[in-house]
Amino acid sequence: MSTLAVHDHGASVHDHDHEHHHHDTFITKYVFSQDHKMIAKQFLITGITMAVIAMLLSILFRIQLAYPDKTFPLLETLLGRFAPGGRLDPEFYLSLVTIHGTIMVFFVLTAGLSGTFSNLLIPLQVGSRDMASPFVNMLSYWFFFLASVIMLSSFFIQKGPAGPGWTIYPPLSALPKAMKGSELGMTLWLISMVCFIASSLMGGINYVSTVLNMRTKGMDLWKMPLTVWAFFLTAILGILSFPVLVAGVVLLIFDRSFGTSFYLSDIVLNGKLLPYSGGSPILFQHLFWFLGHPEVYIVIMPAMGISSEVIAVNSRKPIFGYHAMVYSLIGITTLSFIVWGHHMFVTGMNPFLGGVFMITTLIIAVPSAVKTFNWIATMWRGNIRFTPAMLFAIGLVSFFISGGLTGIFLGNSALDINLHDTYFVVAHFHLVMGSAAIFGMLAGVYHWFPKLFAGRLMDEKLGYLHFWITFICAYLVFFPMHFMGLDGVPRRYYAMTAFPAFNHWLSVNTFITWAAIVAALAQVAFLYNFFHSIFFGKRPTQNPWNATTLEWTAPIEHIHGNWPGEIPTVYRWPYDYSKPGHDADFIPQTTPYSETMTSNLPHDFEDNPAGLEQYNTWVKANKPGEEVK
Ligand code: HEM
Ligand SMILES: [Cu+2]
Repeated sequence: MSTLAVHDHGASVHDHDHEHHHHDTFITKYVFSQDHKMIAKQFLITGITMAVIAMLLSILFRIQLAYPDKTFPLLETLLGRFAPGGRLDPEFYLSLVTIHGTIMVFFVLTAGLSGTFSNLLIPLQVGSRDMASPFVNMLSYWFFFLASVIMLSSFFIQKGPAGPGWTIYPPLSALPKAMKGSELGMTLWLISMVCFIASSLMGGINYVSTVLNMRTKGMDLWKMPLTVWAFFLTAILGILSFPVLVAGVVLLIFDRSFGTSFYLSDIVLNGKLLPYSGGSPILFQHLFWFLGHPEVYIVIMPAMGISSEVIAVNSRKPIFGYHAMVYSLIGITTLSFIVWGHHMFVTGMNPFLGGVFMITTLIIAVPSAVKTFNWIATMWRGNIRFTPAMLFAIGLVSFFISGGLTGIFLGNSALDINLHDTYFVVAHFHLVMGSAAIFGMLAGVYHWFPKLFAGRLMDEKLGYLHFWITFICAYLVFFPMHFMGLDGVPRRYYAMTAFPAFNHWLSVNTFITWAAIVAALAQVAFLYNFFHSIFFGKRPTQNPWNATTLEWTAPIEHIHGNWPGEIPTVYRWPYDYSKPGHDADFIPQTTPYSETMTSNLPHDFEDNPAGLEQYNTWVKANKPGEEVK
């Protein structure tokens, strides 16, 4: 049998004879692997590598903001023509900001997060042997890898990488002559993103079809963990919005290379009128933000799913408002598509239209608040275990609250006219998206490390060190930026010293830079812990956190097909923690109700009349008078 075949599992016993025909070479096992668990690791390690690179880039531009008048000969040694005389070249500064944002948003928080956890957890938590198409899953990783290589390669070309910002607005992105970062680097950015989007779509289609078609017996939609719900809805969001960016990007390639004017009109360069007419840069903004806004939820929703799971497990309590959590995710998914205009309040849109976008934007605060409330209610009076994963999950809740509140300011079109393109926006999205999503991802890494790396645990003490320094520094870095923004300090400026009005922010900028450097150093503790634990971590039991979900029923050592013999059957929802009347404080999803008679409740059998009858018979015999009709 070919390793490319999609195995037919059904409910029957998996045929294991064929395993003897697999000849796993190094290449098929570690490089071109089609096993979802290995692909998850590939996404994670590539994602971590990209995160380290993007973090180093940010340290470089923060040094510029902290010491705009100083020169550092070391910079010239390291960066050559990008830092002549030991000072960053101003156009290179813009490239740094652009590539930092692009890598963080797309390569780390989209591919690194969904690619890792959707791949690892969807098959293991819904009970399937692999993704619907393991081959397409493999392609998804390799397109992501290719996109990463192309994006990074732009540092090694003459003019350097793209510079118009992660949102690549025209005309800077459309007019190769506009600046250094508009030339070949910009073209590479566009090609890289086309590969990236191909990768996302292949991943997303697999996640959706696996969730819809390959759940094990008993795993109906309302028995799925919130992680799977979040990954599923995220994939739908991506499938419906990324193609719009492809359209936008392809038109941009036409404008750049084939003389069309989709986005350009009346451009004067060096006193000469260029022959573009009829296009509009605003069209690009519409196409970009039709993806761009859903994108911010593509980034945060998987992190939310991870946190819901980690918070329930470590509070030893059922998740509060499971259905409300799912409906909030569905609400966010739907609303995401009708709010993109809030990024464009200052493009001269009709104030009435601005009002429409304002209302839909503010409505998103409702499902967001429901989720926040439910996390807190889940922890309330819980028997909380403060594992590193739990701390990072609580960190997500904290950042989501403090960053989400400023969204309500920005959502008001009248206020946004003042705040747009200032550091207030930078503060908003780094808290609510940057910090929150990274913390969700880290929570996932600490929690599921034993599932990723066959039964190893990460070190807790280093985990605490990592958490506290990162958590405190994130606030030290991003909180002051609100005040700078309120004072009108613009984003993406190379040296505020050109504006005497902003001189008094220099010391704050220096402070922020040092906080960012300390935060970066704390990641060394994480990296050491991560790679050291892969080989030397403690060996836990099969279900180290006493969790209820299916992934912990799979054997510690990874096997192809996840479970030897039959896939477990599911009987109950994933949050039976601390159920009154039961001796252990958790009941796995695989435990039938017939084995937990003393703790069953009437509502356990809502859609199950046969079960209810059994329950009543038991109650009649053991607790007469308490039957439920
Ligand atoms: C209560 C919910 C939220 C509201 C009302 C809101 C509102 C806004 C508004 C109006 C802007 C545009 C500001 C401007 O550019 O002038 C904005 C920017 C942004 N928001 Fe939010 N937001 C909310 C939650 C979120 C969440 C949950 C995320 C991410 C997970 C997020 C990520 C971003 C990003 C990345 C930008 C800036 C993009 C850029 O210009 O580079 N927001 N938000
Ligand atoms: Cu938005």
